[in-house]
Amino acid sequence: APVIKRADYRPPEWQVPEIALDFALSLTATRVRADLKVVRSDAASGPLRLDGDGITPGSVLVDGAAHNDWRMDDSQLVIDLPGNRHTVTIETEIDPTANTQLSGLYASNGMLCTQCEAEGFRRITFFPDRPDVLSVYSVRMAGDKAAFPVLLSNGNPVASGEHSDGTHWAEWHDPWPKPSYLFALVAGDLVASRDTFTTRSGRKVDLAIYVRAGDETRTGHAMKALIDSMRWDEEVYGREYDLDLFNIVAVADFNAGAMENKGLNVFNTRYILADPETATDGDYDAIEGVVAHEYFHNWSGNRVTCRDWFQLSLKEGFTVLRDQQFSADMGSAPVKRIEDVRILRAAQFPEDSGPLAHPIRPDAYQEISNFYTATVYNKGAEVIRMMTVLAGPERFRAGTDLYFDRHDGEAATCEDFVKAIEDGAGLDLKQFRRWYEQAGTPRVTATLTQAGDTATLTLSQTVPATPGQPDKQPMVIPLRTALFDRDTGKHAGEQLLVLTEAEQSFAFPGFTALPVLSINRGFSAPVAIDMAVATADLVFLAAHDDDPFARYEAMQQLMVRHLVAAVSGELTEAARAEGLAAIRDVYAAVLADGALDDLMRGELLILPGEGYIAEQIAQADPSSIHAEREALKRWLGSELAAQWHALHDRCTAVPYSLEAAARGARKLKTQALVYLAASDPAEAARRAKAQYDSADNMTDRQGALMVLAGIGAAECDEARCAALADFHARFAGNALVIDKWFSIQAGALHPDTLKHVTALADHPDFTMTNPNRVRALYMAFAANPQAFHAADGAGYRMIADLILRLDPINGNVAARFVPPLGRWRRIEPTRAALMRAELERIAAAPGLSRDVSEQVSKSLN
Ligand code: DPP
Ligand code: ZN
Repeated sequence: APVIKRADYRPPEWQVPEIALDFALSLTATRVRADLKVVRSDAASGPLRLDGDGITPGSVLVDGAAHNDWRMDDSQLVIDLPGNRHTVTIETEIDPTANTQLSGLYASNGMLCTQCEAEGFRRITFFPDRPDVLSVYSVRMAGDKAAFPVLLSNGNPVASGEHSDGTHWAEWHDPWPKPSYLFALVAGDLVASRDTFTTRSGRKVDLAIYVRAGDETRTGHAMKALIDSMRWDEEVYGREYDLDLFNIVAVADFNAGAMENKGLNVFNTRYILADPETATDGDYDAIEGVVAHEYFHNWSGNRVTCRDWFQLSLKEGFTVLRDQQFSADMGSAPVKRIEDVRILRAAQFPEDSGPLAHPIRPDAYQEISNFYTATVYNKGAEVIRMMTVLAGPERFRAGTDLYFDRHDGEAATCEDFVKAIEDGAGLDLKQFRRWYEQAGTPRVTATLTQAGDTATLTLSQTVPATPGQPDKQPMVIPLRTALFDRDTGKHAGEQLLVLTEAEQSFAFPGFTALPVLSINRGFSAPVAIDMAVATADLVFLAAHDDDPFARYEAMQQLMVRHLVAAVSGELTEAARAEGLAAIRDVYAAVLADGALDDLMRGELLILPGEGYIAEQIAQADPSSIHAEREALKRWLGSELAAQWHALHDRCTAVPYSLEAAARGARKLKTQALVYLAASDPAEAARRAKAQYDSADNMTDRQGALMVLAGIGAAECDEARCAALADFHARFAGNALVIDKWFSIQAGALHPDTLKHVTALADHPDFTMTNPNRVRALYMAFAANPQAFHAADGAGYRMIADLILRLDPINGNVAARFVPPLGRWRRIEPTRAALMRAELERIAAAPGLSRDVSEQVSKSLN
């Protein structure tokens, strides 16, 4: 496939200020007529080039007359046009039911819906399908009223009517010019939950969430999140909504999480539907975050859009930051920060250190769908968060105000954003721009010394080589730092140190003894820190640090160091015992700390993930990492058995509510079981069964089932199988909960997980055509280190087989399964060879999608 380069950007030769679309709806043969008003750009002389994908032009008219001066150039429709302004009319026909890629117009459970980002619109009609062509859309659709009682598109409803033959029609008009990727159409048998929101300038907005009949009782949380988001964006960013209605539609078959189409967001059902019996606390949080994310795109994405797809982080990084800030304000800010960092480390750090590493503003791609990544999204958010650290909240807000003012109605670049923050906030971001250019997670080494009455902190940084970028320049790294006095347990105030050189020293007078270093507090920069400090200092910070993230980090570091040393075999028995005792003691202190809320306690008591531990090792042996981590869990389970029992009892007594205290109790309840399951499976199984049987909410039920599903002991098999069977029967027909049933088994610690997953793939509820179901089974499996990294390579084979089977159905989703195999260079040689062999097997298969072929070839290079 051709490589598309950022440097090759050229402005469009033709603009399309207006488009009228007319759909004759049908599940198998929808006819589309598009009228494009096209205007030649100044100084352009070329023909009109319209993108298409999998469609053929039925007829081409220019200014109302049949026009034969057109040709196909690959998949582009090329029309030679004499003058500068014309109306071009093109008819196409689509089979939505055959569209298993779920890009363009497709059918889902008898309804029709669209997904156009990034390049789906060209699967509906011929169009300059690039985000810098902005058009005003008028949409008309007509179809069978019984099959499609609800007809929706972007903007405002204009007119509707029905005919005696059982068909009806509707017209919509969106006054805001938008790129084609924000177009949406939905036609189906849906019911709406409604509410209203009045903006600060007094505009009354009708809100509706459309779902399948029966699901309307589960939309309350999403609606609340929407209203909270609308208010928050006014208060925090000064952004008001700009249409009289805001519609959301929930769809069961959806490639991504949700889509911010103007005035008509389309959502994966999993980010809308929730009630206590079927959704966990985590699901509630995810719904709040994704609803906010898509709503916030109305400004950061729609009013100001992207010039080209290399600028994707312009809207995604900024919008992720905005949704993170919103969720922090709605709940516990420290807990949210820890969760976001955990996601970054689990999903983005491996990307940054692997074959698919790319800057947040990539330089080249073959398939843009492959660049909807944790780097563009989550690291993109971290980069803008650093601007907030450097500017402070007020000046940052002045920067974003300027950005929205300056670029409203435009297709902008990341450079435009940086410049606006620079001008509005009064920052110099010259060197900072390297965050947009250089891939790889910077490593900062911190060394603290003390002499006379001064402590000196020496910081050095390196940015690792990444594909295509062997040599790196130093980054701007803002590090919130505090120095603790060992005797008082206090510090004299936090400072912001900005590292800009390869190596730099900072002097702190007033220390006659070596203080304890607390650095990168709040995770102020997305970097890895190597701190040459004694275990005792980490224990000190785990107990005393007043920055919640830093306290969490100290505990993580304590455990990561112990586990990395244990895995490398360099731990003496004495050192092992000493390390374990230190970890046990900080755990005991956290369990006993009356000043902590339970949600935070839950964060502090999470073991570092196996992937994150592996990241610290050049060539990791997944089985020894797993064994050592399980051994630590077992040790903590048995050493603190009485505390876990007491904790489980205490939390079990807390009644269900969505309040933080009750949520904290639920989090700890299952965590207690997790530790106990490692040390005393019979007792854990007994407690988990009781928790399962008495559960009045999904958080408790799923947590208990997860623990039961992971216990391999034969005497617990009956309880395990009975609970799994009960769960399946209890929630039969509820697709989102059945997804959980698949995920729990595929992610289980049970030694037979591989066998279970093989069997589940043949279960009547499994299907390759629903992305949620595929991910439920196979993403959970690929993220289960013990099962995926089975020594004989059976886990790798399973994922490669999946990719090959799924690719012809949905290449976009199939490509998402390549990165786990692409990690081979960082795994011990025997497994690495097996992983590589599977990638080669995929690469050799004929007819791969562009999505999979790009990811596989990069992973082999
Ligand atoms: N633009 C979408 C989102 O991130 C992705 N399809 O919200
Ligand atoms: Zn987004």
